Amino acid sequence: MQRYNPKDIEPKWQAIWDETSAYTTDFASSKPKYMAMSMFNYPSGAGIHIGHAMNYTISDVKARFKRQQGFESYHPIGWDAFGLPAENYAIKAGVSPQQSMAKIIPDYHKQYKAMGWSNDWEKEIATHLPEYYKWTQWIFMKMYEHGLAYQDARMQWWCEKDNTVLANEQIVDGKCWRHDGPDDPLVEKKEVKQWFFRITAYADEILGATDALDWTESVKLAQKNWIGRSQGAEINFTLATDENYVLLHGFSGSPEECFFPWIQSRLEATSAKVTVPLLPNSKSDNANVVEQSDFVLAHETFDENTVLLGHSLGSAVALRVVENLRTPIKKLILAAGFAQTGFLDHERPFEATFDWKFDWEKIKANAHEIVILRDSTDSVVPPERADYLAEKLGVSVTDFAANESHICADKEPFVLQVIRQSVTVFTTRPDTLFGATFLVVAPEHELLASLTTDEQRDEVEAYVKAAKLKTEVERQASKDKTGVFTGSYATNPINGARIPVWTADYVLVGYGTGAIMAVPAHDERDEEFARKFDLPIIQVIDNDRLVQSGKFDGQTTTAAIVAIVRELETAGAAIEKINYKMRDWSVSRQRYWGAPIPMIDCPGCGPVAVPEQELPVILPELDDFQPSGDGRSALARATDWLHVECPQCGGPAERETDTLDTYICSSWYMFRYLDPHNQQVIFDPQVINKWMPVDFYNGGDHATAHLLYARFVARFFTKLGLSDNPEPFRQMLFNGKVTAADGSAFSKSKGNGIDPLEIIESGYGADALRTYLMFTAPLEFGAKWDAQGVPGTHRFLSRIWNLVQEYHDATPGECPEQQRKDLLRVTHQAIKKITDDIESNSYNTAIAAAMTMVNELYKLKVDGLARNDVWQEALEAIVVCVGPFAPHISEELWHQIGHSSSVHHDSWPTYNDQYLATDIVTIVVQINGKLRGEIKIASEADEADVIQAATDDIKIAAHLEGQTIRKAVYVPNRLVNFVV
Ligand code: ANZ
Ligand code: ZN
Repeated sequence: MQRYNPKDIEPKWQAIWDETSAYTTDFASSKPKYMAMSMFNYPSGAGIHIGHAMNYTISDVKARFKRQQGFESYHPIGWDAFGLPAENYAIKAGVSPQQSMAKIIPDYHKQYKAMGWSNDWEKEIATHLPEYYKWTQWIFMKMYEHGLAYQDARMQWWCEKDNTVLANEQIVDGKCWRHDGPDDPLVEKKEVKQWFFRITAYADEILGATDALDWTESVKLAQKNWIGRSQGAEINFTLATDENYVLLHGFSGSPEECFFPWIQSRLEATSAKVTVPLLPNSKSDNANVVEQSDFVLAHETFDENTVLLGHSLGSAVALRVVENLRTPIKKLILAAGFAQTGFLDHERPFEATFDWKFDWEKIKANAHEIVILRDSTDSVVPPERADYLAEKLGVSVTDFAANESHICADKEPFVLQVIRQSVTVFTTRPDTLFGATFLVVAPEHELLASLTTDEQRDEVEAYVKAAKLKTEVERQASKDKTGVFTGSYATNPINGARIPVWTADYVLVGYGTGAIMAVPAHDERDEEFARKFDLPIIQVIDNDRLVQSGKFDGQTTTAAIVAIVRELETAGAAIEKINYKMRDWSVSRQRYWGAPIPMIDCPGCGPVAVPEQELPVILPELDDFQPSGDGRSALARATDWLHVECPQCGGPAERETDTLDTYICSSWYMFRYLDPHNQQVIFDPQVINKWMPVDFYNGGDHATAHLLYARFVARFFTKLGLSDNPEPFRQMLFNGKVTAADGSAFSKSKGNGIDPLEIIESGYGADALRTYLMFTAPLEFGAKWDAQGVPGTHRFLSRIWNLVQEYHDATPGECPEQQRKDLLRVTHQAIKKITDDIESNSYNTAIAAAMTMVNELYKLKVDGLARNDVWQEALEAIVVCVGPFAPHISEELWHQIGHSSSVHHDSWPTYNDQYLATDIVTIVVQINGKLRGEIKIASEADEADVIQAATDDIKIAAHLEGQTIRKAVYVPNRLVNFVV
């Protein structure tokens, strides 16, 4: 008898599969489609390890199973070749990443084939090849065209010595990891320009579609948490000051026509002193300006606490008033231009419209702060007016319509904020407003400097400096709260309470408004802070209802959230707001090994996209691909490549030297898998609409960001009309990892790594390894490596092998009736269980069912093994059913038992219900020893099932009616007696 020797059969079938293109998918096939894949492989030079073996076998089993079931099954293959690990490996190996990839990838081919994975090699892709990254760049270009890619300066850790940006983990004790000597500088944050994808624009859509996905629950939850939608409100707390306000309206109409009445009433509501001293006068000439300003100077007192607002022509009056003051005022605000007047002569310079020239220096000296507001939605006033004023007064223009958050329903709340400084907080709990006993602004908050009083300035500044050195995680995690009082107070808009404003680093600048109202009675972090700094704690919620909250007392929290926001909204002090934790996706990297961002920076035109017909922007091969040291990638040194003509103006310009984050490469690869060699377009929408979404996807790493990015890009494709389906992955399984026997991670440095190839070559073979990996634990759980595992599955496969050999050598003969019945039952039960279990990703129980079947076959063999149709059916079934796990032995035995076509196509058996039923027994049912009836039930039914069936029986139930069963005695397969 031939022995099972994987070393013979595995390479043999791998070669045959290659020659016959056994796993080449025909996208045009009329069979139903199935696409199963695992997360992208990052070729690093180290080759596959046991973790890869686990991951890739999971999707291979699914792909094989479906192929055997008659699907046109596609198991794609490709390489996520760009990125830091590959770059670092190349640096270490002393070759360019291009050269190292050319060597690494073919090595991987050998390993993949040795594992017996059924990849379609004709459709292989690699992200670092221009034919692929051309389309990665194309996606960037399309995002840019659609306003979904933008450049922004963000704070990044910066090392002064190396002139380079640092990641959080590259900072050790506040210093760059490369030099941590006593004289080395502390790292600082520096503004670095980066490219972003506006993924937040799709946040709500992606979130809304998450629940319906057939994905591992924990992965769905992680998606939701990452998006982090919070519904709440922004609430304005005005600063408590002794300001008095003088408002000068325009002349073209009455004061009622501008925003003054609204502002006036809001200011007065905070019991501030407000005057609107101008006389109605519709003349808008120079004489009138003089007359009005003289009137104001005569009737008003101006001092350190005065805030003077001029609107429209009132701005001209305000300028002349300030010019003529003897002592400076606190603030001068010039709102809007000089509209609807004789000054509206756009051709003439501003000052020519007046008979005199302003003394700008005097005006500057007479106002501690000057604000120029421009309403860019105003079509009447030329925007240059504001620019002119700004230049003369040495300030910049505050554009309130250019900033999205200021257009809102109306601009009045914003103007109010400028007039009367206020701090806006984001809260999800407006119902706790009466319990807000202090405000906290982030140390980076833009208002902090102006909020800080002179007495507190040193302390605040020192605190801000220290906060800069902590990471966000450290700031949030610390139980020991730190902070400093700013010296300012704010007014709680709901009850007028005067509360202190603090700065503390547990409030982050990047979330909400960077400021919070602290409610120590109901928020843990605020409570820790209040206890430490001895700030008041007022309970305002009891049993989900409001207390100590004025007229809102007794309302439920849900009702109060609505009621309080509504009340504040009419006063312009609040607005409903939804915030997302998710930030826009930073897509640029200051590294060499990535797809160049297809942008050109022109000194005249600003950023200009590379024209589509010039894609791809080829990544030039460089000798030295280390970062350039000025914060830019090595590409900054590739001067021939760098200098280009601006596509817009033809002038000299430079290419963008940032490359694209590899997460972009992997956000769309599943689409390219379906049209891998298309030179004309990114992919053919027809193929996509037939084949997407991916039916099965699995992985055990970085699932959250990658899956969100993939869902974002897939949605974007639907907006471009390239695809119908916004969700790229129909089913996603987050599988556990293989760890060492003691539960620790396998690692090279510890030397405890397991090389799958070594196991295969040691004689156990890929089939035994694959079967072991799929058998050792449920896929969702991690598996601990067991040295006895692979020998165990090898023995199991040998038993199948030997049985088939015996069968082969047996002589033809009849099958006795009982053996026939038993064989059919065992076979069909196994087919049913294995089919259902693979379908529902319960691979380990599928393999257990195959093992049970083999044991049963060995038992039945004791009564004789002859060549006949029943044994043939049983052996074919086991050979086919282990095919997804152990494809080589399956193929070999399939041929041995008489087939000439591959087991891996269209071979899966269906089960027949009629064979599933087992023997039925009749059980006598007694009540208190008296025969009352009988039931029929399967012989393997357990006691609980039998008793249930007996009590459910109509006749018995009638006898039991109104009685309490005190005891049930069961004699297996014969009788039940109820004692009542
Ligand atoms: C008052 C309050 C009372 C709050 C209460 C919570 C509980 P999520 O759900 O995560 O969005 N917050 C707002 N901006 C913050 C920032 N930049 N840094 C740190 N914390 C910030 O959390 C929203 C809540 O987190 C907000 O609601 C705010 O505290 C705080 F009983 O306001 B809350
Ligand atoms: Zn240009």
